[in-house]
Amino acid sequence: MAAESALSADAVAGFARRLDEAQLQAREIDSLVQECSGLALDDAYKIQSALIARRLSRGETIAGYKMGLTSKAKMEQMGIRSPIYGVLTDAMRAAEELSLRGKIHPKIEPEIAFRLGRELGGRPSPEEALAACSGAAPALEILDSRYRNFKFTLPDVVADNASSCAFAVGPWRPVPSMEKLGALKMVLSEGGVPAQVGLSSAILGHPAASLAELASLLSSSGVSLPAGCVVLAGAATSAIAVKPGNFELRVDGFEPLNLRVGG
Ligand code: 0L1
Ligand code: MG
Repeated sequence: MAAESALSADAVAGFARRLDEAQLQAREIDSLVQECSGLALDDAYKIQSALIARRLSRGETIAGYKMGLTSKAKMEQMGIRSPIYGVLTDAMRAAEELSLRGKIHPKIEPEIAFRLGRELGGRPSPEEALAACSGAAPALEILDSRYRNFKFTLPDVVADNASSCAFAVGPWRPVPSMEKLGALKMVLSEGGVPAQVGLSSAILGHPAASLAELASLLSSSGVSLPAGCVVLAGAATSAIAVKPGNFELRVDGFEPLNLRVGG
């Protein structure tokens, strides 16, 4: 299949069904690109939308968005200049406890979340994006690729809703200044022992830059971020495998976020 050729609506729906069923049955599948070598990014986002539409038809609602591949290392590894995004639904939100039942090969990573106080559209600067927020919080994202051995190409991972699986958000606080938000130490501990230590600047240079980039990416499709939506800006460190136990994320100036993971 040529890279420029658009997928038929049937093919989009078929790939979305395959990814959806893989998640529902906690089953790994082959890369879509293996079957459709020219899968274009636009078509991958169409598959992602069709996948989300299936979840919404089962009663889930959109809670927000996640930015993915926001670190320099991941962007170089995937050969991209701009990150990718996925959609968060209410069913993906974990409160204090998360069960690993139904997950394939989950990983966890430390992030910063924003809550929009008003609609954000167009192509804002990081400062303008931050000004639209009513809160910021530490967040944990649980990734779970539906692809065999967590191996995928860029269009694959976009179609798979950017490997999203679940998320937990810690206590909200007023948004720190641009300066403070860009240099926060973030420590993810497992069982009380630090497992990953990073800086908020690893999130696309600055978490607010990631939020602004999301608004720009969505505006290309005529979508804006609604008031109240939650945005996971991206990871400050690489992800680690999740096993049952207690995870804690400490971010300078924020109350800690605790998540108990059960088998
Ligand atoms: O949230 C992320 O940065 C991950 C995006 C997808 C790539 C992966 O699963 O590692
Ligand atoms: Mg992430």
